[in-house]
Amino acid sequence: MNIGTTAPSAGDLAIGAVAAGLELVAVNTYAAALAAAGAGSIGEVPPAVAEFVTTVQGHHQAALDAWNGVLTAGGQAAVTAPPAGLEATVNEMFATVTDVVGAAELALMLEEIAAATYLDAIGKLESGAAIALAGSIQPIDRQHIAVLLFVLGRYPVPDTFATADMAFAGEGESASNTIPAAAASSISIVDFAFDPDGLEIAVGTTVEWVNNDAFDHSVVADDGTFTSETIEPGGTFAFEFTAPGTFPYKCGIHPQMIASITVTE
Ligand SMILES: [Cu+2]
Repeated sequence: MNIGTTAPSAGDLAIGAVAAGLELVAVNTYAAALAAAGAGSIGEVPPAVAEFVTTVQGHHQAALDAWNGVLTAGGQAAVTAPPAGLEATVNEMFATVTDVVGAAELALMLEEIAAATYLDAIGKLESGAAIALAGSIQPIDRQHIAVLLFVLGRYPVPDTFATADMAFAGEGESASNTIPAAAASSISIVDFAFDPDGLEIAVGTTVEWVNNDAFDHSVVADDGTFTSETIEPGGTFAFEFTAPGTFPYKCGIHPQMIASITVTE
């Protein structure tokens, strides 16, 4: 890292484009939450929560504008379209949100990804201005996280050191991407989602869920066929499917996390 550099490097511009895309997803999601609140489709929204969403959307818009400023000053086009994969995943999750708690869970996931991405970026950026920008946005996102944890009734006390585990590396960089590629009869629980969220297997297959997230989750079949205990980060749960059928399931802690297993003869 060369902190003395003033002009953003090519790597800085690439990171800036990823950051701008992430900010655009956040801006759009908070806008969708405000629209849903206005339409009454997520139930009663306390005024303080609506105010929080409006303010936070403004923070993400400011971050988006700042990164786009870095990009255009560096001779690149501003980011005006969100990364398609992340946007699709978030929209899919948003479609299942029915109340403020669900919306707050989704916002928490986005804020965790953003804070992790900036923490990761600080160590990779080269220009002082870009480092300062990432370093000024990251604690704002941690503040959003603290408020969201409070809204969700969890203790909003941070760990001693934040991690970059949920950092977003941009589309098509699956190795360190926050939304990894699908695996066979193993299902990863990551970023408040089951990956893959649809899996077709043969009778007799054992499916293993691995919690690769930084949060507790569980696996609960809608029809009660299988129910895990709480799966802590790094923990697993396995179940052997001995009969054909379609088994929708969800996380018992975060019911907006839904997925399905199809078992064929
Ligand atoms: Cu969960």
